[in-house]
Amino acid sequence: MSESCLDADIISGLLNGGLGISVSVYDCVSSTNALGKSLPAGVPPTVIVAREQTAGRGRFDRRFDSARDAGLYMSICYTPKKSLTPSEITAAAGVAVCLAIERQTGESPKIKWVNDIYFENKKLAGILAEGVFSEDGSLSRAIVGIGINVRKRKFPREIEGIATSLEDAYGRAVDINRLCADTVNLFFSLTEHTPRAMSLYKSLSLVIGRHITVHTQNGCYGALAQDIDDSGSLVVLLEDGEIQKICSGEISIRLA
Ligand code: BT5
Repeated sequence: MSESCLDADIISGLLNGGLGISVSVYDCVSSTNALGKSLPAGVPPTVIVAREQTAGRGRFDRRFDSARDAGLYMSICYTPKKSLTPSEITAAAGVAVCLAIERQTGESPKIKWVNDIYFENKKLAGILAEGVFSEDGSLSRAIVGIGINVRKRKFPREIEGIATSLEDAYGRAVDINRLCADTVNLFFSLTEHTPRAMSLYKSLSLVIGRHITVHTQNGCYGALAQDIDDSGSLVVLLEDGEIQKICSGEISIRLA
């Protein structure tokens, strides 16, 4: 398969009819999520894609390396019709990314709770779901940022030991426009069927049954990840036998 370049018309043509989504492909932006947040109120659902980000971000304001033409950097910006929690949105996006990858490689990666997509022990992709809120506190727009390493490349030293790309992991070329459209189509379909999304999120988990280190602002502790409940919380067994539920957003974890 020859290498595909990002193309808004090709992506639009592959989106499910009826979604009414506009697609914009940029050459270089600071961050597609930042751009999504600055869209005026009332714009139709929009997918913002960039060939490069100069200030791609992850959770807790960490940097997401977004080298030119090396990955799919996109934000799905829309107003949810039904009320969804941040965990449900992140779960639907994670599952959508995994299934879109599986369509091209024949094999699904795994989800490291809460928002990272892994092939074996290396990170392929990350998700950063954010919200724009109205004055009354209601969610006026969800910004679902997705970054997937696609092409073979040399990663910066800080992440070379922990990052991988689809081409490195699966040893085959990937159609980036199809990857983008499949992810968007799957995301919207999964947000309509939250119980299915949550059950797939659990079945694709890399952490259930594994020993993990839970990092909080007050320090870290070891635990056994036992389950992910219907709301997306991670259920862990502590060394003293206590069962704890960890909500997404509070902590980060490391596989032991
Ligand atoms: C994430 O955060 O992984 C969420 C990344 C979301 C990126 C997308 S790209 C489009 C949209 N626009 C944005 O500005 N963001 C979104 P987190 O779980 O906090 O992981 C961040 C950590 O992943 C960093 O501290 C590094 O250790 C590692 N990392 C950075 N760049 C990476 C890369 N390209 N591949 C793999 N790991 C990376």
